Amino acid sequence: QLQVLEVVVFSAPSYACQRRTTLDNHNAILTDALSLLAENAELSGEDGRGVAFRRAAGVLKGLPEPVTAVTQLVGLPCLGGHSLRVVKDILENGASCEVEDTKQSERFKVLKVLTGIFGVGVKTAERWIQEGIRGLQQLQDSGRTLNRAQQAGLQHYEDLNQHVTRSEADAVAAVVEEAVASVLPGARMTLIGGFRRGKLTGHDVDFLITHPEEGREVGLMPKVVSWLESQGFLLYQKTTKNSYLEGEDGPARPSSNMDRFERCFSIFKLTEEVNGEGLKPWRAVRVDLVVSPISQFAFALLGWTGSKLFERELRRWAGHKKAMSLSSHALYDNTQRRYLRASSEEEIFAHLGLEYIPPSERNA
Ligand code: 8DG
Ligand code: MN
Ligand code: MN
Repeated sequence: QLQVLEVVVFSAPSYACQRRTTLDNHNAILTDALSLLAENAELSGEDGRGVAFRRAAGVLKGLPEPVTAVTQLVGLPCLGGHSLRVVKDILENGASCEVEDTKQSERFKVLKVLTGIFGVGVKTAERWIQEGIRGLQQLQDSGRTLNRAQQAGLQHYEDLNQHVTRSEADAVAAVVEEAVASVLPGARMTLIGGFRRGKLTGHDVDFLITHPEEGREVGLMPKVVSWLESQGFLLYQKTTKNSYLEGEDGPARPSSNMDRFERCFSIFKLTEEVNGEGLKPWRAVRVDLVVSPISQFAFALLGWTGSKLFERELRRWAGHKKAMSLSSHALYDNTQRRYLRASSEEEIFAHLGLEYIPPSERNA
C-alpha cells in the first residue's frame, strides 16, 4: 500500500474573536517563548511589539496539533518575520537565543520582580531601577515612600505571586456570595476572568455583581466592601466609583481597556484548611469586584471574561470590520448612530456578525 506522508499546512482567520481557542494548547513551547518576548516588549514600553507577539502566540494557541516545521505556517495570519524566526529557531535548535538571552537579562529579571509587586507598574519600576534599586530587600531598605497598594503588595509579595487555585477561587466565591446576599437580597454574582474561561489557576479571582432590577445595584459596592471588612476578609481594598453616563460620555472609546464601572481592587485574607503543623492559617489572594447595572450586564460579562487578547481583538473587529465601538458598557453603531442593545453575550456576537464563541474557547 502506498504511504502518503502529508504535512499539514495550517490556516486560521486573522482575528482571535473568529477563532475557537481552548486551553488545550499543542504548542505551549512556542507560545511560551512568544509570550515571554511580548512581556519583555511590554516591560520596555514597546506596546506595539508586545501586541504583535501576543497575536502570533494567539494564532499558535489555536492550532489543532503541534507545529513541526515552519513551512506549515505559510498561510497563517499574524506571524511576522520576527515571530517566525523565533519559531524556526525553536523547531530547529530546540531553543531561541533571543528568548534565552531575554530570560537571562538582568533588566528583564529585575523588572519582573519589581512589577510583580501589586501596585507597581512599568514606569515606577523603571524609575526605581534608575535610582539603583535591584530587588525587594533593597526597595524595603531604601525607605522609599510607597503608596498603600504598594505597601500591601510588598507585604504580601509571596502570596500574591503564587497562583490562585480553582478551589481557592471557589472559597472566595462563597465569601463574596454571602457578602452580596447579606447586603442586597436578590443581587447576583458571576465569576468572570480566567476562571470563567475554565482556567485551573489564576493570578486573581474576578467577580461581576448586578441586580435584576435596574438601579438597585447603585451603592452596592460600598456595602459589600463594608460587610467584607467587618468580617475581617480584607487586607487591602480600593474602590472606584462608577462614572459612566451613556450619551453624555459618548460611545465607548474602542481602544481603551479601562471602563467606568464601580469596582474594587482588593486583597483577601483567605483562611484555608490547616492540614498539619507549620501551615499558615491564611493566605493573601487578589480579588477584583465589578458592579454593573443589569442593562449593561452582557457587555460587562463579555468585557471582563477575557482573555485580554480576545477582548482587544473583539474591539478591533468591531471598529475595523463593522464601524462599531464596543466597550464593557455598550455597543455603538457608528453608521446607524445608535446603541445596539443586548441582554446576552450571544446577542452581542450576533450584532458583531461573529459566530458565538463560549468562554472556554476564548483562551487566545
Ligand atoms: P488571570 O487573572 O488568571 O491571570 O487572567 P485573567 O482573569 O484573564 O486576567 P485579569 O487580569 O484578571 O483580567 C480579567 C479580564 O478583565 C480581562 O479580560 C481584562 C479585563 N480587565 C481588566 N481591567 C479592566 C478594565 O479596567 N476594564 C475592562 N473592561 N476590562 C478590564 O483587567
Ligand atoms: Mn483574573
Ligand atoms: Mn483581574
